[in-house]
Amino acid sequence: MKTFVINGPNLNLLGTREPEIYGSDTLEDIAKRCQKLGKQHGIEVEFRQSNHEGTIVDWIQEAINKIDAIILNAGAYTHTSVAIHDALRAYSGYKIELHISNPHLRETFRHISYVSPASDAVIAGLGVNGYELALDILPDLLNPRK
Ligand code: CA2
Repeated sequence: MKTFVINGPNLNLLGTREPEIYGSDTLEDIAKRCQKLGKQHGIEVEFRQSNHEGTIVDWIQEAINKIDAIILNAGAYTHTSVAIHDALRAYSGYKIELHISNPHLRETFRHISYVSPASDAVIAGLGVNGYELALDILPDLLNPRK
């Protein structure tokens, strides 16, 4: 089982600013914990970040017919990107939209998501724990117990 964990714009700044919203872990801290947890669950985790919309579209396309699941924190592109929405629609593996904060408790421009209608599930508002929670649930989602 293999999953992409894709992170969008400015998430490379985690741990440097706005700790009251995003916590104090860096993206590298989160990536390390995800790799460790992935090994425990038998999931190969490919953890990536880009500030570029087209790169994120390319990575979603790369996952088609190759990767079992995508965990996607599209950052601000969540609220703007039809291109990411379309790429997600073309990918038939399991898709989890992830946010560290709960965008619905924030500015109204964050209340719209172009990612949600193209995703199987949404995790939001649980802090950086959301990444590990997504990996914890993935084996069950991909191989449901009878
Ligand atoms: O809560 C989330 O995970 C978000 O996807 C984070 C995005 C935001 O635009 C979404 O509405 C919700 C922003 C990520 C920016 O991360 C920073 C971290 C530290 C310092 C500055 C930005």
